[in-house]
Amino acid sequence: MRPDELITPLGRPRIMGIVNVTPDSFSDGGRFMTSDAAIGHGRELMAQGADILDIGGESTRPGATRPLVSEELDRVVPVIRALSAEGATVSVDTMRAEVAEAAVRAGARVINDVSGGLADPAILRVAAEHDVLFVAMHWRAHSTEMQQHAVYDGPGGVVTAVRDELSARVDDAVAAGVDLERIVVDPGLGFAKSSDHNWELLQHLDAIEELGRPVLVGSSRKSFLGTLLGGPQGPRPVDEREHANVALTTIVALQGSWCVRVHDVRASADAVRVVERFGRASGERR
Ligand code: PMM
Repeated sequence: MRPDELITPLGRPRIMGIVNVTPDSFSDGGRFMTSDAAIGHGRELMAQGADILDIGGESTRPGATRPLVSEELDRVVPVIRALSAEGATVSVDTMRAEVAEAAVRAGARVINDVSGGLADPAILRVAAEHDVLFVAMHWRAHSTEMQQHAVYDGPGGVVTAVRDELSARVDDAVAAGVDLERIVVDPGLGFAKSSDHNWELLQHLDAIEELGRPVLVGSSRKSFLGTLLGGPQGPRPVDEREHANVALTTIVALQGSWCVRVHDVRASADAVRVVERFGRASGERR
């Protein structure tokens, strides 16, 4: 699917299904480590209604150490090649230009860079040279140190800071030659953010929409949901946060975001169908 088709309004958010080919992601690390397991999982997510599959070979959980470039390539390229060949719309979740380039050559139509081009600015040139979408997420530092950067004490707090920093990422991408019409923005829940910061951003997605670009939101299984649902024994375990995430998918869908990035595709796909039907019933169009 061409990038412009990928962002035409559908009346509901797209569902981006997560395929982490990593030993250490916080929720599914190690489950889909072999190419075959990851490809099988991708097929399953497509069957459940994923519009896009996001294939990642680097865990970004707080404190994670980075894989070698060669390891990241070995993890993602065969999976992207196989799933693209089967007709899936594939996104590569990477901060590295070299990985993005190989992924696009293997069939990826979306470059999802959680650093928005900050970690390896050469990735912007890769995005400019190919007919792909570029997802610029709000990010301040690599996982080992990102929580030290969760400080937003300027006027307007976290919402204004995230909007302005994302706007700078969009400007950098455009300056590097990326067509503005191919850029998507993402507030980056959990990346250099406290739980309160995440909730504030979710309450003010309209401020992110002000950037005039499609908005992607990734809340699935993140620790702020574990904190919300937890009790005296600690946060709710990762695999017991899904119902809360479906509630968030519903909220995000009602606000008109472009895409939600989720682990459990079926649950969020059902939620967006409800919102889509509800929107039609009330005569709204997005
Ligand atoms: N979150 C994670 C990884 N990649 N990409 C985007 N665009 N937005 C996100 O919120 C995001 C991301 C971390 O979650 P995971 O380890 O479950 O993939």
